[in-house]
Amino acid sequence: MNAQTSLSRFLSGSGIPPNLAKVLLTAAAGGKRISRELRRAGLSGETGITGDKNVQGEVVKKMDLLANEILVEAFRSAGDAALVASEEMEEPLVLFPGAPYSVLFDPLDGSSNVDTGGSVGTIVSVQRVPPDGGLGRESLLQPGSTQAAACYLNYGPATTLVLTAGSGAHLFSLDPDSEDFILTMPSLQIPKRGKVYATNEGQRAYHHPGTRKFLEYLQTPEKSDGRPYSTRYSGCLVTDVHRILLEGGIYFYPADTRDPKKPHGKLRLLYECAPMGMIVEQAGGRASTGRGPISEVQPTQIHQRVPLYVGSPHEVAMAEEFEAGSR
Ligand code: AFP
Repeated sequence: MNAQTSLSRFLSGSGIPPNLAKVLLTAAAGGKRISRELRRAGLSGETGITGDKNVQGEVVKKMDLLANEILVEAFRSAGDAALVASEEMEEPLVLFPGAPYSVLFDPLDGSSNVDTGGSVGTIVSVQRVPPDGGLGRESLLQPGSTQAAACYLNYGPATTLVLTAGSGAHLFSLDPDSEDFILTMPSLQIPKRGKVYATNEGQRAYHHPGTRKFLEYLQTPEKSDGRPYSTRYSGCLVTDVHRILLEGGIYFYPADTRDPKKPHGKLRLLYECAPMGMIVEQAGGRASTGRGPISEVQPTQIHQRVPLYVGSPHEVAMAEEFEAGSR
């Protein structure tokens, strides 16, 4: 593949089933529209909050809703998804019964960055419709290991798409002139270890002892193994994991004691952790709850939260040891 391989050309020559390729193209097209809307959000009045809270009690930004509408409409007009579910919708929406795939997404990850010019993202998980064809919410309660594909878009200085359909993770850059996604980094390989960690250290007082010890370890100077690590945290999972995918290190959002209603941290399993985990694993990295692979967690609810440790194999293994209390 050369630098001018477009997303559609890549997908048609990749051996990915055509229906699955179509779902990924629809997600990419939706992402392109979101990227356009983000560039003009300050002008079009799409900044700020709606005044509502979402199903999880979080403040909803105008761009959260717009991004959600864009993706739902993209899948509605493409006709290639049986069911869609999202962070912004309490219940999944049946679109095309009979289509082989369902799609779950976080339409605008890190949306609190929009009003201040920071990067944001979109995360998409593609699941196979179970063989019985059932389209209830239970049909979406599938472990990450069975995802058909996953992708994310990072809306930063450039718009970037990273996708996997189970044979490697590939990075595409949006060409602002042609409006095509162009393959710029095929078969990504995350460094085996890195020098950076991303976490919200302001929450340290609420961390469990293992998490605190892990953080202290990362911050303790030790020349022989490259410590202390540096902190890079943007408040957008996509942007932070994107850096770590390219440069190595670890992103973590642990379980904590802050909110007794959220003993498992903040991030959602089905449309944040599972797809980001699949992409990083396909690039040779790891994604863990701190106790075991994210991909093996059997979901019990659509909006379920889990702790997440994702990144280079070295740092994720280390985090698991600290969380287990063996270090
Ligand atoms: P929002 O989409 O509500 O801004 O949340 C973003 C996010 O889910 C994830 O992208 C960040 O890594 C994480 O939350 C940031 O949460 P904290 O503000 O608690 O650090």
